[in-house]
Formats: sequence, C-alpha cells, structure tokens
Amino acid sequence: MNSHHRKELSFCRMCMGHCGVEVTLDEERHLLDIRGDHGDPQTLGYACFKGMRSADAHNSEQRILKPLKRAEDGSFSEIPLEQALDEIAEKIQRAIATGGPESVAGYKGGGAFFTSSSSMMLNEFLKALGSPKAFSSVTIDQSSKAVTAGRMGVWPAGRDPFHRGDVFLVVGHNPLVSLSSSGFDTRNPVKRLKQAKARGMKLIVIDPRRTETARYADVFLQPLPGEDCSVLAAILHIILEEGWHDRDFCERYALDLEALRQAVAEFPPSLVARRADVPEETLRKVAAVFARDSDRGAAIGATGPDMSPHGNLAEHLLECLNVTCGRYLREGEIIDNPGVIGGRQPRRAEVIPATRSWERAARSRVGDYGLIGGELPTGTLPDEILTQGPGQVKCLIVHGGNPVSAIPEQRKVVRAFEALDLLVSIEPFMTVTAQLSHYILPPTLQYERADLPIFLYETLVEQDSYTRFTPAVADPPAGSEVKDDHHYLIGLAQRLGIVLEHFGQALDMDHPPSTDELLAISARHASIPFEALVGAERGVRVEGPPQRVEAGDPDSPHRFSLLPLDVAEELRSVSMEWDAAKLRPTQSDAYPYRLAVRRLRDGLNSAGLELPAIKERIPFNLAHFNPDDMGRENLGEGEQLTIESAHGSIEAVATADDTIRRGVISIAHGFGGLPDGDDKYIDRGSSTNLLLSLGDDRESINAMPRMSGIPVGIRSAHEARA
Ligand SMILES: Nc1nc2c(c(=O)[nH]1)N[C@H]1C(S)=C(S)[C@@H](COP(=O)(O)OP(=O)(O)OC[C@H]3O[C@@H](n4cnc5c(=O)[nH]c(N)nc54)[C@H](O)[C@@H]3O)O[C@H]1N2
Ligand SMILES: Nc1nc2c(c(=O)[nH]1)N[C@H]1C(S)=C(S)[C@@H](COP(=O)(O)OP(=O)(O)OC[C@H]3O[C@@H](n4cnc5c(=O)[nH]c(N)nc54)[C@H](O)[C@@H]3O)O[C@H]1N2
Ligand code: SF4
Ligand SMILES: [Mo]
Repeated sequence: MNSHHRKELSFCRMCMGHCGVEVTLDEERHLLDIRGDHGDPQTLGYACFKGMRSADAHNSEQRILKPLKRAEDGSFSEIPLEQALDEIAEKIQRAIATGGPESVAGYKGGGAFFTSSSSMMLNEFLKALGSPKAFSSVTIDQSSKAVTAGRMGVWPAGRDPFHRGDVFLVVGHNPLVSLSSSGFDTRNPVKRLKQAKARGMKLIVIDPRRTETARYADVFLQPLPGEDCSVLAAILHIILEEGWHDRDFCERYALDLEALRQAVAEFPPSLVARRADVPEETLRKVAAVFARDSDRGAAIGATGPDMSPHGNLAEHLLECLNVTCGRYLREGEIIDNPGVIGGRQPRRAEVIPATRSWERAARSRVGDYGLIGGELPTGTLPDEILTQGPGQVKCLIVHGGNPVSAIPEQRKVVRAFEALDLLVSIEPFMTVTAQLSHYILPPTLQYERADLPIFLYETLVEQDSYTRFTPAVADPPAGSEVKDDHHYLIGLAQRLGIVLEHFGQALDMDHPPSTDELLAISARHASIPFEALVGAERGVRVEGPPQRVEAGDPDSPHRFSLLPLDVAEELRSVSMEWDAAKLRPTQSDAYPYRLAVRRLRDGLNSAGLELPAIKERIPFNLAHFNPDDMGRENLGEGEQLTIESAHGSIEAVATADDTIRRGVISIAHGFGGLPDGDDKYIDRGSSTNLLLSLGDDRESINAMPRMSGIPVGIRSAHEARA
C-alpha cells in the first residue's frame, strides 16, 4: 500500500446486508478499494462483488456530477444548482396554482430508502405541500406483508427468530443472494445458515428454482411459479387434518380456525400436487417437518410469492402457518433486537387486531385504492398521470429510483412520464428514468455521506440489539457539484415556503440541519446517545438487561383474523382454478411457460449494470431454461429468442440451467434501455416489464401488478425470421 493511502471503516448501503467494510482512500480521499471488514462483529468479513466494486460507481465516468437540464431535443446540459431549484420550484408552484397540490407526486426507490438522512423526506415534502400522491418501490415489491398485517393482525413481539428455531421455511426467497429478508439472518448469510444447521435447524425451501439457498435445504419443493396459494393451502390442510397445529395458541389467539380448516379442505394434497406439479409426498414432508417435527421456527416469503398472482393471499396463508403453529415469541422470552435507533417499546404477548387501514382515509383518484403505509400503490401511478381530470399528476419527483425500469407495462410508463410537465430525478446515473427527466439533481454516493443503517427496517436487518453510524469517509470527485439528497428537497421546500418535518420534528427551514444533525434527530429516541454511536467505528451493541416479551392483557378480546371475508373469497376463487388447461400449460398453448422473477448476485435491480466490471459478468439478462425444455424446443445454448406474453415481447438469449424446473423461464428484471430506443439486447439486455401489465388483473388492496408466475411463450430467432 502506498504510504499516503488511508483505510477507514464503514458499511455498505447497497442492500440490507449492510456488510461492514474497510475502504482504502488515496491522498485526495477518493475511493480506491472496498473490502469486507474481517473485524466486523456482525457481518464477519463478508462482502459481495457488487458491493466491493461500488468504488467504480463513485469514480465512474458515467456518473452525473453536476445538475442537468434537458433541452427539447432530449440533450442535457449543465445548469447552476440554484437556478435549477428556482425553475423546478416555479414549475411546481404553477402546477399547484392550476391543479392543486394533488398534481405533484413523488416516487421513492431503493437509493432513497438506503439514504437514512432523507429516507422519509420526499414523503414529508409531499405532506407539507398537501399532496397525498406518495409512491414508492414498496408497492411493486412486498407490500403484501403490510396487507397481511392489516387483514390478520400483528404480534408485537415478533416471530420466532432464525437462531432459535428448529425449522425455517422460505417461500420464493433466496436470502443467500438477495441479503434482504424478513427473518433470515443475512449478516454473512452462508456462515449463519451453516451455524444454524449445525445446531440442528431444518431448512425448507419452496421455489421453482433450486436456488443457492435451496442447496442447503433439508426439504426442497419445486412448484410451478404462481402456485404458492394452492401449495400453502395444501400444507395448512395437512397440518390441520393431522392436528399438528398449536391448539392452545390457536384457541387463545386465533379467530376462524374452523373456517380456515374448511376452506383449505378444498385443496387436497393429491390435487395440489398435480396442479403445482410437485410430488405429493414432498408436500406432506414440508408440512411434517414444519409442524409435526418442530416446535419453534417461522415461515417467511419474499418476492417469489408476493409478485405472483394472488400474492396478498399467498402472504396471508404463509402467516396462517405461523399463527396456527404458534410461531411467535412468548411471554418472558428475549427479543434479540427490539430496535435501537427507534428505541424500545414494550412488546406484549398479545394480538394487535387487524386495522385494514386502507379502508379509511384517502382513496386513489384512479382505481379507488386506499393507502398502504401512507402511500398510494405504484401500480396506479401511470394512470394518475394519464387520466385527465381534477387531481391529475403533472409533476413527479423521483428520489433514488428508476421507475421507468421498475414498473410493469414499461411502454405505458414511458408514455405517462413523457406526458408530465415536470419530471425531476435525484439520481447519480443516466438511467432510463433520468433520460426522460427535465432535471437531474446528482446526489453524493454512499461512502461520501454520513449514514445510519436502513433503520426503518432495523429489526429485520440487525439480528442483535446493534446499530452503527458511518461518517462520510470519501470525498466526491474533484470539480463535482453533488450534494447529499436532503439538500435538494430542503432547497425546493424553502422556495415553496413549506416547513418539512423530519421524524416528528419540524425543521428550521432558515437554517437547515446538516446530514449529521438530520441523523441525530431521527435517532433522538434511540437506546444509545447519538454521540456514542458517532464515536464507535464498528457500531454499538446495546448492553444491559435484554428486553423480554411482557405479559399480554389476559382479558384482551383481540385475535388474529385467519379468514376474513375477502381472503375467504379469494381462496375460494383459487380453489376453482382447476381447469386443466390453465393449470398445467401444454405445448399446444401459446404461452406454455411461466415466467419467474429472480435476482442476480452481481446486479442490484437496474443499478450498476452499466459499470464495466459488472457488465463483464452480466452484459444482458439471460433467460434460464431447464435443459429438457431447451432440448425439446431445439434451443441451443446462447441462442437468441423472443419471449412473448399476452402483453408484449422481449428479446433474450437462452441458457440451460438445471436448477430451473421444467416449464419455467427464470429471467432478471432491471435490464434494457428505453423501449423502441437504439439499445440492442446484446448491449443492454431487455426489460421484462415489457411482458407485464398494469391492467385489470392486478391484486386488490395494493394494486400489485402480476410480475411472476405469468404465462409466456417463446419463438426462436429462426422461427421469427421464417
Ligand atoms: N419485472 C420486475 N420488475 C420489478 C421487480 C422484479 O422482480 N421484476 N422488482 C421490483 C422491486 S422488488 C423493486 S424494489 C423495484 C426497484 O425499484 P427502484 O428502486 O425504483 O429501482 P432501482 O433499479 O433499484 O433504482 C435505484 C436507483 O437509485 C440510484 N441510486 C444508487 N445509489 C444512490 C444514492 O446514493 N442516492 C440516490 N439518490 N440514488 C441512488 C441508482 O442509480 C438507481 O437508478 O423494482 C421492481 N420492479
Ligand atoms: N444481489 C441482489 N440482491 C438484491 C437485489 C438484487 O437485485 N440483487 N434486489 C433487492 C430487492 S429490491 C429485493 S425486494 C430483495 C428480494 O429478495 P428475494 O425475494 O430473496 O429475491 P430473489 O433472490 O429474486 O428470490 C426470489 C425467488 O422467488 C422465486 N420465485 C419466482 N416466482 C415464484 C413463485 O411464483 N413462487 C415461489 N415460491 N417462488 C418464486 C425465484 O426463483 C427466486 O429464487 O432482494 C434485494 N437484494
Ligand atoms: S451483500 Fe449487500 S451490503 Fe453486502 S457488500 Fe454486497 S451489496 Fe453491499
Ligand atoms: Mo425490492
């Protein structure tokens, strides 16, 4: 190492893994290198390739370093920051003067969620303006978890933790690659999983692909995508029929057990085995290992079930597994991480009943949807822009997201975004969304800003009563004019004369806080003083007595709602889908395959795909097929083909992959340039969102589009030419 090079400790904020890292900086404090920090008490030296290569993003020639404004011809030129903010504010004011505050909307993506000093600022900005039009990536992700909590109720002490369960069941979730979970220990996940297995924990995986996680599974079920509801209903059916459920817990805390038993009786394992195309005995084994052979340990799902048809129902049935088997922390047990930044609240062994909050307060202007977590469903955003009338969205601020890549029915999204009077992106790269933006405001990147972990989800990220702070360890590139994201939102708020709140505290808009001050405000109720956090370079574990689950109110009338009316109706409708043609696609169908979402280890949705080191590994998104399907279709390795759905088609290149079950095409999203643009598939891949629809088959409540488990067909390139 050059003697002028310095090392600093920090942590990666690209994904929820939050790996502790050691960064190397040159004499100008520019990033040279990023490595896993072997002294990190949580992640124990782990870091992935894309995390280690994120120095490339910081130093990239493609990075936007000054505010840009788009001209009529689509070209961008630099604009002084103050002028950009003045012009944007003026356009917002004009829109409000004619259409009211509702004409201003915001979309928040992953980049914003991981910027803790401003992770709620766009929402607060809209609230202060009086606009209910807050959207985010959550409602094209796993908002079915919020729907389930809202329909079933919540156990405040949480589910059985990964490290104390006899079993852990994951459905459509690959935490060893995604490092993002609602229960799996993702701090150096392979190591944690091996430890858990060494103490005897059984792992069950349900996934159409034998994933990296499934390689460690004791029981692996490989159904067709889109069949989670029938599979989970059959598992519940077996458990309740065999009496393997936790009778005491159900009696005390669950409503409608009998109704659930009757409803899942419509899903006999033998029929479901045919329908989902799995061995019946494996289905029975899943039920036995989860419920009969184990006393503790939870079931969780992720994007696989949540993005498929009936995703809300699938999450509901998954949680029914936890409730019927009583897989929650009980009175007196230790809560490993009760929250640190958010502080501790008492957690009782009792049910907080279903709130169905979306049935109250604001409804969407189009589609009549309620709010999920205070936000409107992103599946309705394009229609909010395209549908004329009072409240039509004319201005959109995108914070750390790439909605033109992320939202299904990409052509419609483009059409909508092109119709906006004002599109602003707080975004470091020329993404497909940035390309359509009138203004691009470039933020600092992660190692250039002070931060906390994504504390909105801290009890999921940290398995311990642990948190950390990082200062900005690197300087932005010389000559750049990048700012921490809050600078832009506060600058606009000042011009619009509104006062922003930040985690319950009104900000002094004349003397806006620094990044550290914003973080300190959000951590003001933390179990540790903010100063102590700032001083601890590898973070702090809260010492002292652990928090235990307190006794619940013995007279509490509240129970989990296992089978509310809308759930019962949807479950019945799924049970009617027995039509053989629909169930087991045949070769004669136009769409004999089912598409399955997946993530790639080296990419993060659309982010970073254009960096040379990443592009070398994943230049485009391959379509993974079972080798038998390739053989039957006469498809060669690397052969180009067209994937078609009822809604559109994309180019792809086939690859044989024996981890994929037959009848499935597994392909990643996030690739591709603008539709009908100049980008070739070979240069940039293609957007799977061209295959999907925002139409009438979206889910109730959260308007979740169907993004996995949808029928698709293929045409090989020679067929297409013929
Ligand atoms: N077909 C299909 N569509 C999908 C999915 C799928 O599986 N299939 N997955 C869905 C899911 S789960 C999600 S979460 C969404 C993702 O939706 P988005 O979050 O909207 O999309 P990303 O591609 O993750 O975009 C993140 C953006 O943040 C920028 N960024 C990176 N670092 C920073 C930073 O420090 N500050 C700021 N301000 N910006 C930064 C990146 O350059 C990138 O453009 O996509 C959804 N869309
Ligand atoms: N490396 C990497 N990490 C990431 C991301 C990334 O792009 N790359 N994205 C981040 C984001 S935004 C999120 S939301 C999380 C998501 O985290 P995960 O949900 O764990 O994402 P995946 O790894 O795609 O796992 C989804 C699994 O669902 C399976 N699947 C597809 N359809 C179905 C179905 O119908 N039923 C069942 N049972 N399974 C199905 C797929 O085969 C796949 O293995 O990951 C985050 N972490
Ligand atoms: S796993 Fe996630 S947090 Fe860890 S280095 Fe990779 S991108 Fe960063
Ligand atoms: Mo996501």
